[in-house]
Amino acid sequence: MEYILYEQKGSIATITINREKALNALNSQVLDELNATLDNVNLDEVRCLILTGAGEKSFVAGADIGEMSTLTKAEGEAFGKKGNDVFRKLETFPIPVIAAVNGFALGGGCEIAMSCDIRICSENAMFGQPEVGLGITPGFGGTQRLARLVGAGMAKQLIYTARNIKAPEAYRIGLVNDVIAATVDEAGNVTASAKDNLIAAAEKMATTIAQNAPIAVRNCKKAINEGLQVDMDKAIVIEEKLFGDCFETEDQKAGMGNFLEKDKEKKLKVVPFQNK
Ligand code: DAK
Repeated sequence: MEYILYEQKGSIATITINREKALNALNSQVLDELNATLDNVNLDEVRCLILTGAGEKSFVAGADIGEMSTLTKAEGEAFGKKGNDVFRKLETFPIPVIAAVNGFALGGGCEIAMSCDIRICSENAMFGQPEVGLGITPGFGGTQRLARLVGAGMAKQLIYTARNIKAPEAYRIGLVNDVIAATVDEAGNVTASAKDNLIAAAEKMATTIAQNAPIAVRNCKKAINEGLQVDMDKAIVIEEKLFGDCFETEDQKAGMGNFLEKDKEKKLKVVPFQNK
């Protein structure tokens, strides 16, 4: 792969969009490679994914404006479908995906981060949907996911004004769950960059997730995602089904058994995995 790096460490894996010269902008090839990478994640082993961008400056600076500038209507639609299919694959991926946003997350960059389950960012991150300034609407789900995450009023303000916001504001409006700073010593020297600390924080969170019962975690993701699409009566039925689905699994037997045996060490053990 030219533009995607994939690294698995035990039960967590990191996908890095690696097109640093173009600030990791998404062209067709990046989207194709990302799609293929997701198809090849070993779901028997990996329990949580991290998505980040190469370098310190940018997560993803949007869809590739150069490539888009000459598209016909039909090509634009095909490009939009390619992006939407990959983003939806991430959103419905069986295991949780954490976006570690290391800098610019603009346009398609903000949209791909919003397709992940959880977003944490470095202190230099910047978010925005600048599309209306380019004569287009946010086309990779931005009008839909931003409104669901931060509310319609705030999403409309950000989208209509095309204003970029910095990490603290993204945190304040609930677009990211945490902002990670660089480590600076008493003399003011940076001893760990914000990106390094961001990846460490993402890995720590991923490891915590990976230590929990995998079928239960997967079913929680499904219940939240699918429940948000329907009214509460239907949502509760989705939850009931996925709750029931956990029973008779090794996860449930070991998880509850560990508690009942009051064996603290056992309780912390990773429960067996049954692929579903
Ligand atoms: N596309 C292509 N190249 C990009 C790029 C992008 N989005 N962003 C940056 N680059 C490239 C620059 O062209 C430059 O390349 P060289 O000139 O060195 O060859 C290199 O990355 C470094 O960028 P800068 O020199 O501009 O770096 P600065 O630090 O000065 O500025 C910046 C950083 C992020 C503020 C600036 O690069 C910038 O404003 N970039 C564009 C950000 C943006 O507007 N992004 C949104 C793109 S629109 C659709 C679905 C989805 C979409 C569209 C259609 N359909 C359903 C059909 C999505 C649209 C978008 O994402």
